[in-house]
Amino acid sequence: MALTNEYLLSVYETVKKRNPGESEFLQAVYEVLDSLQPVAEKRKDLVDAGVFERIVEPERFISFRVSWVDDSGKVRVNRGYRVQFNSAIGPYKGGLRFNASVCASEIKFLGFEQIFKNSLTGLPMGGGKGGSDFDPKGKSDGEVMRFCQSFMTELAKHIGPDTDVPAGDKGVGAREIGYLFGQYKRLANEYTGVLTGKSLYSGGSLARTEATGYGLCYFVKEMLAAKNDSFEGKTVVVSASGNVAIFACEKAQQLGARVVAMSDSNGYVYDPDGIKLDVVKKIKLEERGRIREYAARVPGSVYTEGSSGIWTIPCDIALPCGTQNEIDENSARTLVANGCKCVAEGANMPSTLEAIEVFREAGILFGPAKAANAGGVSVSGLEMTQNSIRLPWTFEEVDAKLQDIMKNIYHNAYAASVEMGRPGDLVVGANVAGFLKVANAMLWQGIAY
Ligand code: NDP
Ligand code: 2IT
Repeated sequence: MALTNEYLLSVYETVKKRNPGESEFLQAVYEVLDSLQPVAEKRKDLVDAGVFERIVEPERFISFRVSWVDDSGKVRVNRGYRVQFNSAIGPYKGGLRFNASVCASEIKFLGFEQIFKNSLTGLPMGGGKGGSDFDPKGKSDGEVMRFCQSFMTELAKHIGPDTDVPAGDKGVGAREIGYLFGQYKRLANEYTGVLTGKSLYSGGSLARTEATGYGLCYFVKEMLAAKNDSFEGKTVVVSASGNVAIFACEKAQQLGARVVAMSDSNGYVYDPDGIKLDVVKKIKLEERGRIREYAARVPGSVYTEGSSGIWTIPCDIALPCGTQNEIDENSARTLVANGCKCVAEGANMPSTLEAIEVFREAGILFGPAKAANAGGVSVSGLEMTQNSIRLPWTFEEVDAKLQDIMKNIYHNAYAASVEMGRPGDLVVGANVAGFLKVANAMLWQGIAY
């Protein structure tokens, strides 16, 4: 597809001018505007109310200094961010990412995507995202704690349980959420559900840890079921070995698939007998180690340096769960040539625009991130509900609700793809279905900012 609608092209040109050089943000905006062309043609009311111009501009973008002291007594300075992108359908909601690559462009692309993803969940959550260029890798627990406390000292001014509710993302897991929560509680003198992904001791939800990876597989299950197919006996490649990847691997295995490879940002392991997930969990969750150690512990497995090589392994289903743009056009062509029939995105925007075009042309099943990885934020929404009613649900209750939500997302995205004249194109379907709910709310609320 290509963006040819003149009006939307002019919206895109303005975004380009306002956000020079922010390639990831521009990529995310291009993909959405491209999908929305049939909507812009049909919905003059949305054009007249400037909804398209408004939705691509964050309601608020906050950037702040985070200073902290490392273990040697040296003062360190990082930059913190929070983008409060859209609050038309609920309080801002979205994760925090701690990674050396974090910059305005990365936070804006993630916050923009979050608007549509959160809308697709059917829960009342607006779109937000935040983070810092601080990298917890190689830092002591004490350093991570001091950084988190300093970060929250500023962030606390901008968030609240009915205003903006952050959570984890890359580099932010249970440990970081704990330090952030402790500092917020001290500052606000309130015990509220201001963050999700909390520990079970402090108002967290069962199944939040598993939710993104499990939800991804529930989404794939729906995609396959529509073709009278299933995970049973399929060969699966899962990139990365973080929170999303580990629980995607676990659920794919439970549903009868053989996962043959996992990776981290340094390289990948191939285990033709099927990944032993207990070994991965020990290395990654307990020891905070590297995936290469898997090959030293599991006979018959092989480690190869370089993370993108994972896409050369033949598979039926590919689940990219690492980071943005990890599948480029070449990797996409290799996957298709090797017989891959389904790609579903656990990470945010892991396929480049060119890679998506390759999947479209090949006619394979493609589950875009906004829809396929929405399980994590969905259970975050359920955690907010449990905090509000002050009542925890069982694992089975939360998991059942997650399965329903992922099913609904698939069917709503599919229905929108049909309505837009592109049956089965879930990129168009997810973007349109996610957009319409937010756009109608913006229209109804009038133009204030
Ligand atoms: P984690 O920090 O738990 O794990 C990130 C993983 O990705 C690590 O294994 C990391 O390896 C790996 N990685 C980073 N870059 C690459 C690369 N180029 N190739 C292969 N692996 C790579 O983060 P999450 O699992 O939470 O997040 C992963 C992705 O999923 C992100 O895109 C995130 O935005 C998205 N996501 C997360 C959700 C959540 O609930 N946590 C919800 C929805 C989406 P290394 O250790 O070497 O850095
Ligand atoms: O990208 C995402 O959806 C997340 N990192 C989860 C956000 C959340 O608020 O749980």
